[in-house]
Amino acid sequence: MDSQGDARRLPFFRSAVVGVLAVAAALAAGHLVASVLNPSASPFFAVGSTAIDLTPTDLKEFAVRQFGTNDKLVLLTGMAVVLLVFAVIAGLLSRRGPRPGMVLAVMLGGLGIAAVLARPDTSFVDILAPGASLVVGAGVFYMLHTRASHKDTVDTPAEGPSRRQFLYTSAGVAVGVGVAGVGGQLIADRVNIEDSRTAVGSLVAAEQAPAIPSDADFAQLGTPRFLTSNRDFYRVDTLLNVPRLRAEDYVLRIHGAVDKELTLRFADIRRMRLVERTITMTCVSNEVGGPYVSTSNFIGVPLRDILDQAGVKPGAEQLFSTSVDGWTAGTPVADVLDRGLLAIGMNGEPLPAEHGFPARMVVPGLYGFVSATKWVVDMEFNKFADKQAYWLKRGWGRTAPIKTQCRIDSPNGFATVRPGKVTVAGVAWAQPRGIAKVEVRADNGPWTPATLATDVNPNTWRMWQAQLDLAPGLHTVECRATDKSGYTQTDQRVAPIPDGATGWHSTTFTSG
Ligand SMILES: Nc1nc2c(c(=O)[nH]1)N[C@H]1C(S)=C(S)[C@@H](COP(=O)(O)O)O[C@H]1N2
Ligand SMILES: [Mo]
Repeated sequence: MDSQGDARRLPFFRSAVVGVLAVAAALAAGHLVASVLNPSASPFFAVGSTAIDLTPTDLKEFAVRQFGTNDKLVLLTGMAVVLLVFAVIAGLLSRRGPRPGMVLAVMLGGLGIAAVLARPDTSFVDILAPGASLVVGAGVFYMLHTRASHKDTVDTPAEGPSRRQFLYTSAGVAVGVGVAGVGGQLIADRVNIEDSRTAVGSLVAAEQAPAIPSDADFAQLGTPRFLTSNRDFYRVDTLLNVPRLRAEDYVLRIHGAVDKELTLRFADIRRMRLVERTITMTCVSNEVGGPYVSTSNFIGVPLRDILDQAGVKPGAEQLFSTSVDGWTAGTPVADVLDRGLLAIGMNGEPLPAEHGFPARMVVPGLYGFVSATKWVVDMEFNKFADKQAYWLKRGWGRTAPIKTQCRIDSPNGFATVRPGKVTVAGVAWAQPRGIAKVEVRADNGPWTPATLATDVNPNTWRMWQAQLDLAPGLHTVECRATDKSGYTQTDQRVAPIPDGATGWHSTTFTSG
């Protein structure tokens, strides 16, 4: 039945297994070597991180909108699927001989090396990790291919020794992949951030924030609680794996247009006079009505206290800050000196790893992308023309003060509520101006002022609620906020890019 040519070809399934196991071995080897050198050099993550940096801004926006905080999981899963398909294709292309698969394995290894070299938080020796991937990937491919190619003849039928040998070798490779992968993870975890956080212990500021009044939110009516728990605080960053930066290894360098360069270790910062400030942070990517806004009691040192020691020169316009992973932000010096905080804690605890442990910047009143550098290790003072920050290079704004906004949290869109008096509740923010008024209206009717919750401070959000008398049927309710400068938010809808969305939030629901 088989022609001569087919007889020399590897069976379909076997060739696919060869490809998949070789790629798995390559990834595991790279992961293991990276775990010793630098976890960021793990080829899978390096390729993913580089992909994020190279992704067009529109697509990134789309991903954040569609998948929210799951955007990273979606990317990694997508990459895994692409790799799997790639591995199967490499195997199938190599049914007549190992060369096509070897070429593809080397190309994949080359991609890993390029990605690791492109990372800002890797050094040259780190290419040993993707290098190991390349060698192991090509080597395993060749070995398995050779094993798989031992022909089953009439003397050695399909269930015969050659098939068994291939099975054993494949199983051996699979076990090796598991051991290297898990081992690599264990080694990488030796740099344990939770231990470091525990060692820092709970943080009590010399100057504590005033207690939050119990009537500062309308949580019973559906608004968020005034203080967001550390676990629920929104998270936005470009990272796949959170940096493993321990407090004991932390160094912050302050330089550029200053009279005196400073180098601060975590212990130096902790010894300074700590203050606690209740601040609402907002992400520029937040759509009208979106979830990327949260409030915390941040603990840290006013940046002014630190910068007075360095002496910022009068010509400095921009604080250009860099995180340990190479992400950058450019913040106007005036805002930094006025209200900037070098934060080390949230709600009494050290910063959670994903929110910037050991130290980050927080400047109330500015969107996070121009002010809130997490894992900040470098602060350079210069002019805006000198250096462009990460998102500025990708089409977002240079200055990004937070826009006056409000959001309806209850009723939920498409909910059904009891007719008659309907309670509408939500949150408004306009840091650092503060909220003076929120109004709501149903079905383009007259605006009704909402009842505002107790004001905490102008750098935080403010909850509101209102009662509307609604006949049975479908209703659309809108809200608009007025800040303490007297500005009422525009109904003009604009997209988040380049410097924040505008427009009134609305929600449609049924009463009856
Ligand atoms: N190192 C680093 N810091 C960063 C970012 C980032 O991608 N990398 N994202 C910024 C953005 S866009 C926002 S909105 C805030 C979010 O901070 P959070 O994740 O603690 O809420 O962090 C800022 N700091
Ligand atoms: Mo953001």
